[in-house]
Amino acid sequence: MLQNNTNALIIVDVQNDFCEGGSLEVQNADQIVPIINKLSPHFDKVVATQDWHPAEHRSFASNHDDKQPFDNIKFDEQDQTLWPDHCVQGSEGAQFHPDLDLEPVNLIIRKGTNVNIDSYSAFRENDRKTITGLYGYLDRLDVQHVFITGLATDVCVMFTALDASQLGLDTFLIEDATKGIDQPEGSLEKSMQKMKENDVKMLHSSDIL
Ligand code: VGL
Ligand code: ZN
Repeated sequence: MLQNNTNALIIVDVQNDFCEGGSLEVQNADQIVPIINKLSPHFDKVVATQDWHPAEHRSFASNHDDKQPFDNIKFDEQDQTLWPDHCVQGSEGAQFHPDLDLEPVNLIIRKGTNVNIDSYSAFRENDRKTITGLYGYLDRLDVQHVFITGLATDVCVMFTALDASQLGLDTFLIEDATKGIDQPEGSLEKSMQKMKENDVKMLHSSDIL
């Protein structure tokens, strides 16, 4: 039975703050929700991630003196973009988009909960050491193919796809089920390039539906 459970859909951060009217709105984000809802029933396992920050999170520009959202600073020698406050634990902005169908979701991974570490990938925090446990879950279930959707293409989706590929999972990005921030301009294109260079295969939802 387990051998057949080889496909997983990963839905990255489809939360109010990244959707229309949210504090870190991704353009046209709402368009991906009905596509993801159609895709979910086709997978053996469905995993959703939820960005889930304490209000004092170090990635928020508001928690630094004289910094603006989208400024770049160093955290422990690593580049860090500062963001508007978003996905604060328990807030409306942290909830999943109201139209996202959660019924087929088997596992929800919350990330970014450590006040000092940002966490883009669904697999590992940005210190690149602290794991979320997602790989253990997928590996134990014999999942070999992961299909990635959600927000934002050039941030959390890209880091999730790169880690999945590096972990040896056969990794696909469902292009019309993801949208990017593209700030600075060009980062969306660069992220697509980087994923392709790292063996992430590009698909359209119509290839599955
Ligand atoms: C994200 C910026 C900050 C994302 C999360 O989900 O892509 N982007 N936190
Ligand atoms: Zn975040």
